[in-house]
Amino acid sequence: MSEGTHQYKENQKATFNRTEHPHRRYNPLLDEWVLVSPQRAKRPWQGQQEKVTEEKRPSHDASCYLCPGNTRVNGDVNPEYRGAFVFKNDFPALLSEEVAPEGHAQDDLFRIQPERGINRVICFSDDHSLTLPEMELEDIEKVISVWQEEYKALGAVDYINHVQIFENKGSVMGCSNPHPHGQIWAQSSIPSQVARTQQNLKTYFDQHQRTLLEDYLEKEFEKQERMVVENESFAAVVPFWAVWPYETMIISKRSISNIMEFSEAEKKSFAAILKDLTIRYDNLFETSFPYSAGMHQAPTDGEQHPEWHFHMHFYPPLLRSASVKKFMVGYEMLAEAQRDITPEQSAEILRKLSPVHYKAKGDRHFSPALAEDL
Ligand code: H2U
Repeated sequence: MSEGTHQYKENQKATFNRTEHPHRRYNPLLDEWVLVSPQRAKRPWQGQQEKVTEEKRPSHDASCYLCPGNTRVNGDVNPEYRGAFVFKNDFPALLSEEVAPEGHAQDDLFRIQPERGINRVICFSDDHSLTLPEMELEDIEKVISVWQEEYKALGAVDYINHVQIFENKGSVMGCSNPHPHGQIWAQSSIPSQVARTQQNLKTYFDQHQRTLLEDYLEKEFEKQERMVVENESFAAVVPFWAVWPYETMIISKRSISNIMEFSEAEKKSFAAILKDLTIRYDNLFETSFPYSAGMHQAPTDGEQHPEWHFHMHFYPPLLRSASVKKFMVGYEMLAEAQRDITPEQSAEILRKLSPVHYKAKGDRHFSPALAEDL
């Protein structure tokens, strides 16, 4: 008998405990499963460590393509903007002209379809040294106003059916420039992940006449196991089915299908929870915490979408310190997503962190070392 088989028999006798035993959790948004292996959370790490560069950045960097007054790669000069500033991406992934591919459309095994779109870049601030958690609430509100304007304007373009608003933060997430900025990709198709989410939201709404996330949030409030922070209009939770170690979702308390439906109070609440959550992230390892984050909301296809419920995903790659990143490789690439630390443990860690940024003097906050004890 091999060592592995023996261990399997031992495990059979145990009573299931989700902080000790491997199990799978279902993601109802994407209709897929994630493998949770909490027993593995303390495995030693001798692999790659990311470089942590925490140099203080100037408020204006003459070599930055995104700072006010500077020249971009294509020769355009940014205006002397204050606050948020949007421009058309000089290296767009999508083009507005449609050029139809010929001869492939009918072959099931070689399907191809034309795609049109508009890519824009949004600078969150004129101040090169800032990131969202360090910005003033009023300035974050201005960013939200620009997101609203862009969603509305791009969504109104006749061939645009979906507007994806997102931010890549940190070089580890492929962000090319530390100047605070995000991107907007608007396109004619509804992209695959959003289409899958929409299908699942719609099935749920048709059965229950309530949005899936309305019911999910209600249950998260009852359980109080994965809640990180809430305010008047939004809650941030580590989803039951989270894949990334410190993945979170900001969900609106009201069933709002898109960012245009925010009331003034909701806009303020959204700014506040964005700041609070990203401060906690920075405090976790006392670093400018990298992530990819983005909103999921109703497509702009001219249809009614009562099934949609506004939410924003945060997918941070860091695992146990500022320098150890989770890799989605091997089993994850070939079989399904897998995590070690449980979503409940991650939520507890994030919940206990201070909502005051670690760079703010005199703050005593939850020690990042606790992350290693759990
Ligand atoms: P990322 O750092 O997330 O890659 O975003 C920066 C975007 O800014 C990127 O898509 C664009 C890049 O194409 N960009 C310009 O449009 N003009 C420039 O001069 C520099 C970068």
